[in-house]
Order: sequence, then structure tokens, then C-alpha cells
Amino acid sequence: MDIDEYKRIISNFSFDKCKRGNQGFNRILIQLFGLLGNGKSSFINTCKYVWEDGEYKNWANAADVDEGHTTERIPYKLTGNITLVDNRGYKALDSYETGEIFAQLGNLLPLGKMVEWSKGFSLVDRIVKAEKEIKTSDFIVPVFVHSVKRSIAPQEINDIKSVITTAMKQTGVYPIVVLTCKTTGSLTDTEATFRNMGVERIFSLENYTLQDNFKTRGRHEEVLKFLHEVIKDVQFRVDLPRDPVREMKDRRQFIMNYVHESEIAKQGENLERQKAMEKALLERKLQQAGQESEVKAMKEKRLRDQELEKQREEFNRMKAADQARQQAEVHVHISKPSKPNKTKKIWDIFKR
Ligand SMILES: Nc1nc2c(ncn2[C@@H]2O[C@H](COP(=O)(O)OP(=O)(O)OP(=O)(O)O)[C@@H](O)[C@H]2O)c(=O)[nH]1
Ligand SMILES: [Mg+2]
Repeated sequence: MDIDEYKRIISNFSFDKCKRGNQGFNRILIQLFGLLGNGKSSFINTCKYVWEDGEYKNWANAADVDEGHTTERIPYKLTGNITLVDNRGYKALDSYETGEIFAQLGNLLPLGKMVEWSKGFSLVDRIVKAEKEIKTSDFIVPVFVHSVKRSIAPQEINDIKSVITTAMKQTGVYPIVVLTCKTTGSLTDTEATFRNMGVERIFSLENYTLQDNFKTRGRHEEVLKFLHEVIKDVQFRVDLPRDPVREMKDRRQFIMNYVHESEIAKQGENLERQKAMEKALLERKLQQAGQESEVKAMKEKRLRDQELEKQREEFNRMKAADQARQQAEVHVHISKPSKPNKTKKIWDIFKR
């Protein structure tokens, strides 16, 4: 299929033309999510650049340095029926942050507002407050954006897989993966990692950026193929019976359960951590007590040794004095009986 054909299909898409009619939907919301600075805003710029085919602009305020900075959920209209949403990137796959991510993905929080990383039940409060502002007519397509530059450590695989699977359960659509910075790092390895996680649709490209926006057919085609795939997927799903109001309620319920479960898990973890701390404290105390009694025993031994040394010296001194006295007596009073041996007595004590 050539570029014009892709463009024709994408611009002609309308929910009204689906087999069962629009069933209450009127726009596709492509929700980009992923870790900080992996090229989400740049991908929006790339899609706008390809679609509008004019001058390159930094529509989505992509970072000009090698890191990200989007803090709001901003919608960018691409066609009459397709809008891209730049969600806030997350630092880590921590459960409360990912709770927030699923609330964003489920479109349960208002667009165009700052994204805070609420903890636990305060997220539920925000969802309840936002209820009236949220439209049920958006069909959500989750898209996980990952930079090939950032290699995935083996211990991260399960976390990413679980985020992708939860996103699928939350939105009812299996996330598409977009790999950015495709020429930096190993594209083959990164693709294989995502395929092994069960991801079926992966697109890879070098985003158009402020530094590099020379139009290439390869990049234009990849973006149009991506948008075409989104449309095919949406059509496939909307050809089945749908109820957008009930689906929104289900998404809300899903996130309530998610927050509840992660709060329970967190409480369990805290309890375990507290137990481990108490155990470590006890071990330290025992160790300290052991060290103290060792020091005490050494001190006592030193005192005993000193005392023994003193007695030994006293004994030697007396023995020498006795010997001297005996020798003198032998010379002066050869027949006189000698005095009792004082040194022997001390030695007997000493031996005891
Ligand atoms: N070479 C190259 N640079 C890219 C690509 N995609 C993004 N960048 C650069 O990477 C940096 C971060 O890109 P952003 O698009 O701001 O990342 P982000 O995912 O929106 O970041 P957050 O908003 O914080 O989540 C910027 O300096 C971009 O120019 C790409 O495909 N190739
Ligand atoms: Mg951004």
C-alpha cells in the first residue's frame, strides 16, 4: 500500500461507518504511555509532522535535552476522529505510579490537567471528582513507547509485561508498542524482548526531532502504517457489540479494585519490612550484648593477670629477701634454728 492509500483510509475513518454504527463512540484516543524520556512527545510531533506534512514544529513540547519533562495529559488532535494523548512518563514501575498510569489510560482523569502521582486512595478520590468531566465517547488505544537506546534489564521484563497486560485488561485493547531511537542500541533484541512478552504489534522508527526532521519515506510510511493499524484494530473491536457507558464504569471499577489490592499488598509489605527491621534490631542488640560481655571478660582477665603478676613479683622479692636473710644467719648463727619460711606460705597461696 502506498502513502496516499494509507492517508485516504486514515482520513476516511469514522465510527459512523462501522458495521454496527458508532455505538456511542466518536473519537479514537491514542494514549501514549511509558517511562520518562522515551520519546512519547517526540512521537506525537512525528505523527503531526507526517500527517500535516508542513513545517516541523515542537507541538508536544518534547524535551530539547536528552530527557523528558511532560507533566500534563495533553490531547493533540490529528484528524477529525483521531486524537493523540501525551501522558506523563513515569520514573519507575512502582505500584502507585502505575495505578495512576492505569487511571490515565482508562481516561478516568481529566485531560489537560497536571498529573500528580497520588498515593493509594487519594487517586480514587480524584477519579470520583473527575467523573462528570469525563466523556464516555472516546475509544482508547493504549500505545507503549520505549526507546531502543534504553536496554531492558532482565529484572524489568516482568514489570513491563505486567504494565502492558494490566493496560490491556483496563482498556480492553492490547497495547501497540512503538520503539523510538531505533538506530541506537539493539533493535532486534528489544523487539524480541517485547515479542516474548506477548506483544503482537511493534513499530519502530527514528522520531523526527528539532535536530533531525529531514523527511524520509521510511519514517513517513512507518507512522502511517501505525495509524492504519490503530484504525484496523478499532474497526475490529467496534464491529462487536459495545456499550461505552458500561465500559467506562468497568474501567472505574477496575482501578478501584487495583488501588484496593495494591494498598493491601503494600500494607503486607510494610508489615514484613517492620518484622525484618525488628529482627535486625534484635540481632544487633544480641551482638552488642555479646561484644559487651566479651569486653568485660577481657577486662577481668587483664585485672587478674595484673594481680597475678603483682603477687609473683612480691613472691620473688620475699624469696630473695628470705634467701639473703638465711645466708646471713648461716654465717652469723650457725647453730641457731631458722625462722619459719614466709615465702613458702605465700607460694602456697599463690598456687591456690
Ligand atoms: N535520536 C532520537 N532522539 C529521540 C527520539 N525520540 C526522542 N528523542 C529525544 O529524546 C529526548 C526525550 O524525548 P521526549 O519526546 O521529550 O520524551 P518523553 O517520553 O515525552 O518524556 P516525558 O515527557 O518526560 O515522559 C528528546 O531530547 C528527544 O529529542 C528518536 O527516535 N531518536
Ligand atoms: Mg513528554
